[in-house]
Amino acid sequence: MESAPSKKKDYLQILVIPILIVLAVGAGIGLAGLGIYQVVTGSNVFALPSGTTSTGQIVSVSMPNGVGTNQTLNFVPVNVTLAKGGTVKWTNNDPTPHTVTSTSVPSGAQSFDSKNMVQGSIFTYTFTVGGTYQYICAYHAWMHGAVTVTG
Ligand SMILES: [Cu+2]
Repeated sequence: MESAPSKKKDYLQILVIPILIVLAVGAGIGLAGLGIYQVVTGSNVFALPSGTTSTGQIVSVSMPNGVGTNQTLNFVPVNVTLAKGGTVKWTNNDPTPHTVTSTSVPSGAQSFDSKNMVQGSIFTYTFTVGGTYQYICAYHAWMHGAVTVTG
């Protein structure tokens, strides 16, 4: 009679503990199969698939230092091509104020005008209609550029 509890304990150790080990190993393999192992290996589980972009293209155009007095200077680059949905970002890097003022836009597109831009000012415009846009600086006749929107 005294040995009955002891035999029950042996039964638990021999059968139940291996079952728990099998369950733990199985859970580990299952998580690895779901990609959790990437946390251990350092790979970024949350990276966007290649080719996915969250914003449109941004192209920078400068009004370079001296363009307000030197008539051989102009917007840089003077001609820009970008895909529909892209944005051009103009920055005045010249002590003289300038503008970015459209003179010709494609049918259905909005004209744009930065108004007065002092040194350090930034003007952005997002192009949603394809075609060619011409623009000038309203203050300096030699300053003119173009944006071509594709797609
Ligand atoms: Cu100007």
